[in-house]
Amino acid sequence: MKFKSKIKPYKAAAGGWGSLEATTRFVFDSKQALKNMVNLMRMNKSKGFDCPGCAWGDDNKSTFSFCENGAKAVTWEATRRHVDREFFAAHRVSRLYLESDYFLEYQGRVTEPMRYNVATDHYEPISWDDAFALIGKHIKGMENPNQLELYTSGRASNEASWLYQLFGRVLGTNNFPDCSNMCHEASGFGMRQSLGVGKGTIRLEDFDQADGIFVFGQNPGTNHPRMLHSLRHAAEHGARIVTFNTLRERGLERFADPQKPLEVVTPMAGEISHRYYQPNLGGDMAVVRGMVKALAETHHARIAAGQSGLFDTQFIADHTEGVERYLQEVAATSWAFIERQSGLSEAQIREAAEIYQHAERVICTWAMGITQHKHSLATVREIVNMQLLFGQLGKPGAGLCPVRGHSNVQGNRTMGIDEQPPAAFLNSLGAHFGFEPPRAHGHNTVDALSAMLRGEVKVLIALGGNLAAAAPDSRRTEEALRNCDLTVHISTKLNRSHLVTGKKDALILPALGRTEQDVQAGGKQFITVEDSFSMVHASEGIGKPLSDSQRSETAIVAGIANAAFGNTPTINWLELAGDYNKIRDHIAATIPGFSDFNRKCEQPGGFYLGNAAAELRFPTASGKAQFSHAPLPATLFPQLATQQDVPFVLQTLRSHDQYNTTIYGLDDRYRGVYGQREVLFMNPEDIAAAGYQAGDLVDIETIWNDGVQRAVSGFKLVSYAIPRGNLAAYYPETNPLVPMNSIGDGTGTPTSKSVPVKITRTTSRSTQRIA
Ligand SMILES: Nc1nc2c(c(=O)[nH]1)N[C@H]1C(S)=C(S)[C@@H](COP(=O)(O)OP(=O)(O)OC[C@H]3O[C@@H](n4cnc5c(=O)[nH]c(N)nc54)[C@H](O)[C@@H]3O)O[C@H]1N2
Ligand SMILES: Nc1nc2c(c(=O)[nH]1)N[C@H]1C(S)=C(S)[C@@H](COP(=O)(O)OP(=O)(O)OC[C@H]3O[C@@H](n4cnc5c(=O)[nH]c(N)nc54)[C@H](O)[C@@H]3O)O[C@H]1N2
Ligand SMILES: [Mo]
Repeated sequence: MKFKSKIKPYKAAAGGWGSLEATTRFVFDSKQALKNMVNLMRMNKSKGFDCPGCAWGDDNKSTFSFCENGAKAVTWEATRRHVDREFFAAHRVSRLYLESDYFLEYQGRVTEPMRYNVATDHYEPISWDDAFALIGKHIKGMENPNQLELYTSGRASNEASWLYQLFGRVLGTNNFPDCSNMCHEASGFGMRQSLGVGKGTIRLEDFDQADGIFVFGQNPGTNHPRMLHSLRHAAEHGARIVTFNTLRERGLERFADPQKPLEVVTPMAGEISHRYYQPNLGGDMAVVRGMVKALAETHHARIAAGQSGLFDTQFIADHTEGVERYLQEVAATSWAFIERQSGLSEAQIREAAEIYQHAERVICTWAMGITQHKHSLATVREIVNMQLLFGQLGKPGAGLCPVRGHSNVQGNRTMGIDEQPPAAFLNSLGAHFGFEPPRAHGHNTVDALSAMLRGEVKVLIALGGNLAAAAPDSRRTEEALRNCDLTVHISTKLNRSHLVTGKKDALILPALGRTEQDVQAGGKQFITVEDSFSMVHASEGIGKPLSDSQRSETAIVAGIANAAFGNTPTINWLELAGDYNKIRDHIAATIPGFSDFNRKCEQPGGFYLGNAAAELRFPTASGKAQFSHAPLPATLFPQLATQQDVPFVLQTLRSHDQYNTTIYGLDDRYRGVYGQREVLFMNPEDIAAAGYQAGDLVDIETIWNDGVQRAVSGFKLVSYAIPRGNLAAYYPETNPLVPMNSIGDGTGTPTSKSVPVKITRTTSRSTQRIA
């Protein structure tokens, strides 16, 4: 694999030829072009499989409802390339460990169960029965059930994840760390505190009716490309789209719809953002605070002049509590501080506020730019506050839209993948199956890794994902994994986590992907998933599996549970895995909103779970929505001594050719980066002020309070439209820089979007020191 590296700004609109060309290149490069095209065309239809790309919803309108990155996700899974026993016999694990994440996944699908042999440093084939027996032996050898960690990545189906949580709870643990702990936790927790409901309140159709859409900290052109259609469509209908993003992101500026051929061949691409503001990293709470401050001033001035105010006082009186306290806090926040923290001027913030004021129906959307900071929960609640003041909830075209990441991450939580499960759920689970589920909260991802570091964990099982590469503080994370007796990865592709093996044993269990046929004792099966809009729908794979020895995630979970403790009086694991309808009947009996589940699965397009807050019912203690009243954080890094100088704040983010830790290619087209990933985006004035030139190589070192050195070396400076003092670089290459103990208040989420760093010129000596 040879790549030509270059930096060349992208001039065209997002979407359009660029993406069609990239999509077809991925499709036809692969050895199964025809099969791939058929796969693509069935994505997101009532028959066929749900796109594993992201959690955006389906409008069921377009004939070609796929996007470039969905196409990549599908072709990546459907490859004929594979790693088999010969591959592992030829490569030592410690040798593979030196390869890049791109190289590892590029080797293709795992086709049979493999067990690590510590003596030879090779993975060797193991039968499914022996693999299950080995897991059973380790689990039976634990002194207590909390020595087990059950990680989940958000691609697992509802059926597999429900069975997985049942397994953990029957065993007696709530240790369910998951990718969500590193992702949208602040959204769920923040909205639950404010509204009693932790999910987005809008439906996809609402985009058609919105007059104002405020997009915070999100890069849909790469990460949710189908969202661009909704934004574009809304803009065409006159909606004003206001973007807050630290970086200039192409997809939020202009977009050519690949499904409208005219736009692709002519320069008719549409504008997306009416206004584009670039706040500092972590500056959004201050932005919203400032908008509310401006709006409150207008509100009070109008009332003083005998006119009607701006706020929806009826809505506030009927449905909320705490408005006075919040508005006092707003009044007490100075413009000077708002400007300093946000990085925007008062005039800019007032301009945004005015657009908000004149929109009858407003949607606020957000993703990782909001949720991966220390004060993320407070920021989410600040956005909710603004919407509550204006009654922007419970009416068409208005509401809150956290845009989820993994395609079924929302469904996983609904199914009980939750280290802090609600009591009502445990009650119903216990009553249905006649057992007493554990009540103590379990571990989230960072808690789990910390427990591993302390030597308190014997067994890690990972239902998908790539924990070693996705988690922060790579060195410590790897040490944590190596501290377990046994690590088990249920995976589709080879990845870094497989190479960071448990002390005594490590297993790779090859799973079927969502695009593949799943045949069990009870015949051909389908699974279900839930999107960001609380739509649950069936998904049925169509591709023929690459190997007979790959198993469905559900079957693997059942096999593990069966080996760990066999059937209970009310649960026959293997029978459940033989017919997913039986699992769905249990889901119907234990999870609210799923009654009659199997029948509802027949509805084309799926069914809506409903959302109490969208109907203005707020399941909080008082039954009313709660205004929060947190002050703006005095500093983004209270952990650091005040005199400590933080020259730059770094965010870690995704390139265009990647899916989390899966690297499809080395280009980031919309940002003009080709053939490389070790780059650091920096403001040109900062580059000059520090005496560098674009293209120079630098080391990046974290400034933290625990005496641990965290650094990466040899990153190429790229001059980019980003406010001074802010930097950006790709994840997972920069995960070694994110301190494990730097987490969000009340969320436990690693602060991947605000890492205090300094940079120095790379010398050959520093490369050696760090490598
Ligand atoms: N193709 C593809 N699709 C994906 C994924 C993928 O890796 N590849 N990952 C999936 C997953 S799990 C998730 S969670 C989502 C992630 O979707 P995003 O949240 O869009 O992902 P990031 O790349 O982390 O981008 C963060 C964006 O927020 C901006 N930003 C960062 N910090 C701040 C801030 O403090 N304030 C503001 N206003 N802006 C900020 C960054 O400049 C960037 O544009 O995408 C999902 N979809
Ligand atoms: N520094 C930094 N760190 C971050 C982030 C960041 O922005 N910055 N983002 C965080 C976020 S938002 C998230 S969601 C996490 C993601 O964390 P994870 O979900 O753990 O990571 P992924 O890279 O999505 O996992 C990819 C692996 O999943 C396996 N896989 C793929 N499809 C399937 C399937 O259908 N079944 C099974 N069983 N396995 C499958 C493949 O083997 C593949 O190697 O990373 C987090 N880490
Ligand atoms: Mo995510």
